Amino acid sequence: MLLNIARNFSSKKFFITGASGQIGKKLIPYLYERYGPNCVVVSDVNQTQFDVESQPPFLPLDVVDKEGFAKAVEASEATHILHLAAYLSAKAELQLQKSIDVNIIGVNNALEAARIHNTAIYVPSSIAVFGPTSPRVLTPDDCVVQPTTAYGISKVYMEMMGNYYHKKFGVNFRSLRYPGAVSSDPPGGGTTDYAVEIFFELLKNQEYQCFLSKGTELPMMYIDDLIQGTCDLIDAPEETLTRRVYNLGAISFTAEQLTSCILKYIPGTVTYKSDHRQAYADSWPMSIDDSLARRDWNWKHKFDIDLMTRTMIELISKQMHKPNPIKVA
Ligand code: AKB
Repeated sequence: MLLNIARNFSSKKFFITGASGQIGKKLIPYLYERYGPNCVVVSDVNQTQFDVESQPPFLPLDVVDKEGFAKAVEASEATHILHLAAYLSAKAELQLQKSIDVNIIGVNNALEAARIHNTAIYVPSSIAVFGPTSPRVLTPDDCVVQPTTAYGISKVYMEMMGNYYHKKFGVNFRSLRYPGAVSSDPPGGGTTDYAVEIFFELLKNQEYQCFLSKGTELPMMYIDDLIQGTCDLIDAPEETLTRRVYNLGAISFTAEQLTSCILKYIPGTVTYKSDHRQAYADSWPMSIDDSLARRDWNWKHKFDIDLMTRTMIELISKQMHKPNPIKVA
């Protein structure tokens, strides 16, 4: 087996696809903080402005372009590919063929680029790999995975191909199954997006109609925890890992529990009217067993539902040029 030796800490350089998405927006400034200047080259299908002090170099890339992908990775001189480009669950169902291109062909191209240019590769996975035949409470890393969404199927494919490239070619592939990400940047077409929209709508209009039923419970995570967990896995010494793909957990709550927590701090009304996304949520876990990540590379989350709520209200109020409605003692 060829071994793709990880470079030392200070010499990491990241080539990021889908960099203008919900994760990329928060990840990029964090990478600068953690790994120093010149550590990032970003790409996206459209050039976008990145709201960070040092504007990262940008390479335009449609991830379905195999040759373009490999050339961009070479030009970036990256040690690590962070392949974030993906169509999330709800958007993938609406644009099926495009999502197959991006979520499946894009992953093939990313893994090939990593193999050819001898880089490490990190690709997010998701709780959407699980389906109605998986245990729904404290879902373990290894169990039946028979997802019913196109997005979930593409993430199972990605995990299996990543494992295959690791075993067959020694590619340093790593992945985390993210729960719903809660952040003050708008998400892009997922089922867990309600947990972000609710803050924006309540702060703007004092009302929100949730597209999931009030009892829908899902695993969730505040973005700072998710970003830190991602980099902790990327930096984890090879010998501490017992697998390439880990469950990542933090908190779980129902839509109603989130509403109650928010309404402690700001006024408003929330109603519930399920749409097509309810079925996706109902097929996913309610909570995740992430004990292997905690054991192998010391994963810990910091944000509980209350700290997450207060932080979201503070950040979104600031974005809206409004005073923080939460009085700091
Ligand atoms: C989605 O809702 O599609 C994503 C996910 C759970 O991966 N946030």
